[in-house]
Amino acid sequence: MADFDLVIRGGTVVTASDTIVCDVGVKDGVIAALGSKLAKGAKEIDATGKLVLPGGIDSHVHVDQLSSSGAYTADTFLSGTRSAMCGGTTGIIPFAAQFKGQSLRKTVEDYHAKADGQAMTDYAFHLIISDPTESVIGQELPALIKDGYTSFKIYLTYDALKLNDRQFLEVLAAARREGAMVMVHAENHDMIAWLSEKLLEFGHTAPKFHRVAHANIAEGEATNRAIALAELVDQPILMVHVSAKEAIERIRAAKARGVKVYAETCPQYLFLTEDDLDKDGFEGAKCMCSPPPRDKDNQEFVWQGLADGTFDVFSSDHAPYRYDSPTGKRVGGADTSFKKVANGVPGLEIRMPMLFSAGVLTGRIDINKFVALCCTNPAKMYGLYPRKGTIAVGADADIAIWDAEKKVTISIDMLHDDMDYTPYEGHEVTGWPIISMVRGAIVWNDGEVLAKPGDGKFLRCDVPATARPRGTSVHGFNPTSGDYIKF
Ligand code: DUC
Ligand code: ZN
Ligand code: ZN
Repeated sequence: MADFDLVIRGGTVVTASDTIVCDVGVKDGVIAALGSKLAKGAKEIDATGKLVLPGGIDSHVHVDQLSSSGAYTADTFLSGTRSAMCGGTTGIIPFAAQFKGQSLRKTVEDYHAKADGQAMTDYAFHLIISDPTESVIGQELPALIKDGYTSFKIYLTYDALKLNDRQFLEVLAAARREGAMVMVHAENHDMIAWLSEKLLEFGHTAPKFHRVAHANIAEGEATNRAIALAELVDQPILMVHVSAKEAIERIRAAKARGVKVYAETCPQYLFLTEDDLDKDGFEGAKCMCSPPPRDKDNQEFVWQGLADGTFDVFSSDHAPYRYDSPTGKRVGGADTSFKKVANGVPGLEIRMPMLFSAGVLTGRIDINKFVALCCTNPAKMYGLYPRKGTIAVGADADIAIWDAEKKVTISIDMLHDDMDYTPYEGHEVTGWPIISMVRGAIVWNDGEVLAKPGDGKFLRCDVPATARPRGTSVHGFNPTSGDYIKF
């Protein structure tokens, strides 16, 4: 009888810290051995000359979700996870999104019903908290955290979602008390609302004005405020979809003085610019997301932030709204003003190949950093590590085998989501995963989807170590214990 269910032989195994040629032995869905000349497996894969990477974790994904604009994502748990695994991502963390007046528990149950029997990769959930009432903060949230929902996102903009600073402080204090990571959408709501109103008054309705309304400084201000509030409470936060130089500088400065602020960026801030919003007619809507793509100078800042450790996580913020659909981009009408266009771009499948090609192959980041940003750090940020996000004995055998020389021209026809466009049409990349596996089962093999709906399992997240407070807040007051230390 074979010692292993599967042996991946002779590939270059890469983790966030090491690169080594070795065999990987898998048994019962778990990595059972790493070494040379491992005993025989019931199944063997020759990975000579190939890269053997942890499966990616995409920790910012919207699927089967109603947005506050009324638009609905084209992707379900089925098509979203299918698309993910074809691009080397074997675990996703989408949102269970609460709307005002809704119970958080009921929201989570609804999202489970959508995912059950559908997902092809494993998945966990973040909570979106838009209504932090006393019962949500005092009862529902602590119970949900204990049940494995240990991260939540709050918004500082969008009418239906935004929290004021006082509400944000309550959420931060609850996260500190119970142990959870708080993700922040940081844009100054009133700056955007005011600019939008003025732009529309002057008849500036085209998609390109979305970029003008969502000014860099609106992101910079809200980022600064979020960091200040988190510092006050001494609670770690993670700034999501960071795009602007003004935000990056503030995050970098906070990190330098020891604040536990983490940051995420996304493909749209590396590969799209404001010029993509300035296309004929409504075309620019295809690249409209919030925060918006900015200019080349800001793109360069994002690249530097990836290289120097300002960014911890690279996610897609996959928000798949079809272009030609009244429940997608055109939710506000056929050729509506920028203010009524559904915000979001798809990116689940291209996230890792695009960063690999433009980041690793050009030498902007090394391959270990690539693994850290796309696989290991997302697992660490949200309490899935070391079960997910690495190649180590005892970890789930979620693995992607990459052909680093494979040339691919991205087009909507070759992607596996349920969208009618990709903002990256015609973009050429080198390097693509040829095999993806989830818990040792091959789900994507050389162009063929092998997983079945329901193969993916729900993951309960631990309290992430990254969410632990530093211990003392800047003003000496511990909001959890009530202790006060006078400096
Ligand atoms: N912005 C968000 O905050 N979420 C979904 C997509 C987007 O553009
Ligand atoms: Zn957001
Ligand atoms: Zn998002």
